[in-house]
Amino acid sequence: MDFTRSDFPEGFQFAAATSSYQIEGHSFGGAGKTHWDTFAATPGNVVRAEHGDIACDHYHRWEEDLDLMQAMGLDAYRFSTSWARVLPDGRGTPNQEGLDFYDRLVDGMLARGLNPMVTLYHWELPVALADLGGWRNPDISHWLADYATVIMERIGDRVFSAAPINEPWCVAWLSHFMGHHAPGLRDIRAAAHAMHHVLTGHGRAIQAMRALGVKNLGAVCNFEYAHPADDTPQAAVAAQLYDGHYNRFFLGGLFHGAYPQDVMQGLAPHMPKGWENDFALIGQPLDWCGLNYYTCKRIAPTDGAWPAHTEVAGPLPKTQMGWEIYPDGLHHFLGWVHENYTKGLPLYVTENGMAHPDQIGVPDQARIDYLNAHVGAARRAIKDGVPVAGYTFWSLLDNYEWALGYEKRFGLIHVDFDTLDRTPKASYHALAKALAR
Ligand code: IFM
Repeated sequence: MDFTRSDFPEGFQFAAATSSYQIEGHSFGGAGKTHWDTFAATPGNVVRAEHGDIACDHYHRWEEDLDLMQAMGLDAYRFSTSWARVLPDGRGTPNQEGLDFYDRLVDGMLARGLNPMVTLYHWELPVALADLGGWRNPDISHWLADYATVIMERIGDRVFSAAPINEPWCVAWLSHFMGHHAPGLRDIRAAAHAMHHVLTGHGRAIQAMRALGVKNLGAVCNFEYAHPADDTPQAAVAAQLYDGHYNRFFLGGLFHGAYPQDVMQGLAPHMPKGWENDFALIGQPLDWCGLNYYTCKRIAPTDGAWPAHTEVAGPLPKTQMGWEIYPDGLHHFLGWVHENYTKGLPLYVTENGMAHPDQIGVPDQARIDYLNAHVGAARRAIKDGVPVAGYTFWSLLDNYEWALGYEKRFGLIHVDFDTLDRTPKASYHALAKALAR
């Protein structure tokens, strides 16, 4: 690696991230069914109809996984708790086995010197709540807050940080407007409702955790740099609107008490009743903000209905996902979020990494290069005065990449999905060397 720990401020947190449905194995330990189970069971939604029943079997192999993080020299582990494991019906009676699992996991992290960074919702909505409309139903903010209370009463005294929801854009837009993720809707009214309810849910969950005395609460959003596909004014407008619904909408709600006007031109007629009155709830004071960053997009105008834009291929080298490698975007967003929204709050890179068709015994030099370039972008932001407080690699393990199944390998550790054997990759060893004290 081009960096070592000593290039970063004292207390800087290097972490690896995963999420519950992507690694745990949801057929174990009394977890309820999630909308990803039914989405994956519907033909055409997920490559080879793959699902999270076993995933990386982290539910049984968590000690080995924590040992690997400790051996790598990480400071923290960003993980998520599964709503459906804690509350199999989404509400009501908790699954004690599930609570015990997260209790053991948090104690296991602390015993190994890893700070637990928890996310409450990384997309595994219990089917009972999906049946009630899921993120389209305004009551979801109360359901999420109740779930936050149940899980945090158990582990909230020992976590380093907590965020309610991972990547609101994916929960709302990707899943309710583009239909790529569960519940697979392509409907502007559903999307507008979900866009707003992820934020009311965030606000109420923050309130619930504050009421319990949980410390260090934040929000995690994802960002993509939107380049106009060409030099025309139409492409500039298209890219600006993409930037609006992807990058500015959620931060606007969280930090400005308003949604961007360009996005509301399309969404306003479809918003839930009374949405204008929810900004005090949404804008709960936060202690930090997390940025997930992977790539940029080239946006071109179309003749279709609002938002009348589409993605086109760009010229830069790409990852296994087909995503262009553009570290300058991370540097841009760290400075831009700090200057325009968070104004001094600690910022964490809560996800960054690349998918690569890794094979055991073949060094993943491409991932080492990718991480060097992106960590370098964060270092530049720190030099500019941006208060970046941590960097999280996605992902600890190769895992279930949602609609793309198991073939997109994001891990620092290779997982053989037949034997479930873990094998650290060259990038893991390079990071271990860089992070050694
Ligand atoms: O695997 C996902 C993760 O669940 C959320 N952020 C992006 C990752 C890579 O696509």
